[in-house]
Amino acid sequence: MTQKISLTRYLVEQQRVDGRIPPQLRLLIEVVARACKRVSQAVNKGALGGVLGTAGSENVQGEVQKKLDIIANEVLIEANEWGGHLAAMASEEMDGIYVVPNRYPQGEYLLLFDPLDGSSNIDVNVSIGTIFSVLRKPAGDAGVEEKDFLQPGKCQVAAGYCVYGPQTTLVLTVGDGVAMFTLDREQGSFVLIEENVRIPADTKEFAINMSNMRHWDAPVRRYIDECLEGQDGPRGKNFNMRWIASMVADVHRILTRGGIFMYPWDKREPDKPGKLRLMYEANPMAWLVEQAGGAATNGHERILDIQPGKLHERVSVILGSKNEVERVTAYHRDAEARQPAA
Ligand code: P6P
Repeated sequence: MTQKISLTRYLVEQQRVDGRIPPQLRLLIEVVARACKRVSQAVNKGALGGVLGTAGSENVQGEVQKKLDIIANEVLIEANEWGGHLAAMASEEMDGIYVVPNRYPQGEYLLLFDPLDGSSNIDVNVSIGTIFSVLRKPAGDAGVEEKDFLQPGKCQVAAGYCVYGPQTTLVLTVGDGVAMFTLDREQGSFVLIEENVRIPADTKEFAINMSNMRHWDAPVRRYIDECLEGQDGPRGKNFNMRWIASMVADVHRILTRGGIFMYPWDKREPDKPGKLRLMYEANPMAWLVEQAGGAATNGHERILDIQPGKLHERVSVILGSKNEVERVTAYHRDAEARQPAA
């Protein structure tokens, strides 16, 4: 029987190989994984745990908060604040940063998370997940402020998500490829199932919310129209479509079998670059996808190169199979080149 490799053993052995996972970062990842186990248990209870439905409040995004959004946020805060590995945390569900209280030791890492992504799917029993991103606190003994979080995605030292679906699976990168771990509920530990995830460069499957088609910019419209023309059109092949409306689930499918995911800018709110948040949705997912051989842009530049201006800023997201992302990005460049000089 093949030996089961736990998350802890994987992290310890990775540290021996190239020192990418110093003890404090290993502790951080294990604490986040334990918190995700607790969130998974709460999600799995559903109505039996009295955790469905809305909390009667809105988050900083102006979105109605689900009870589980708040529960997941509290679980992650409580699990991480005392360990001494963090200086502060930031969450989709909190307006400002959460500085580790003085009664606990301060660490060198900053943790950002979307505690429960896709929460509109909670009440209808569709996969949801937790997304997390880890940065280093800038050097210096001064305290920690929001501006310390405003680092481009290429500065991440760890990133991942936990998808709460038919399996509870943790997906992680520390910059040396992507590994997947499924929760063995009998043992209560995450077990390695794949340690070299690769996204095929080509695909026949796109993920986008088609109901927004009339609002898209020309390059996105051109790309999807060509996919819909199928084998008789310029692509010479038929495409399939998936849209789970849970980024974690859509990205997990792409990491597992390829595909392209798009939540582009659209003209409904022209001043908003996109719907998804840069710091704790797009950046961690972009790094995972790139580490698995895929690509991630906002239509114009690599997502990981974007210099954040605000903690909760949004971004247009095009990610997945490298050749498809490059095609959509090239269509944006073609459109820009045709624009009359300003
Ligand atoms: P729409 C979930 O609310 C989310 O932030 C992502 O997980 C998901 O990809 C997207 O929004 C779905 O948006 O407009 O299709 O409901």
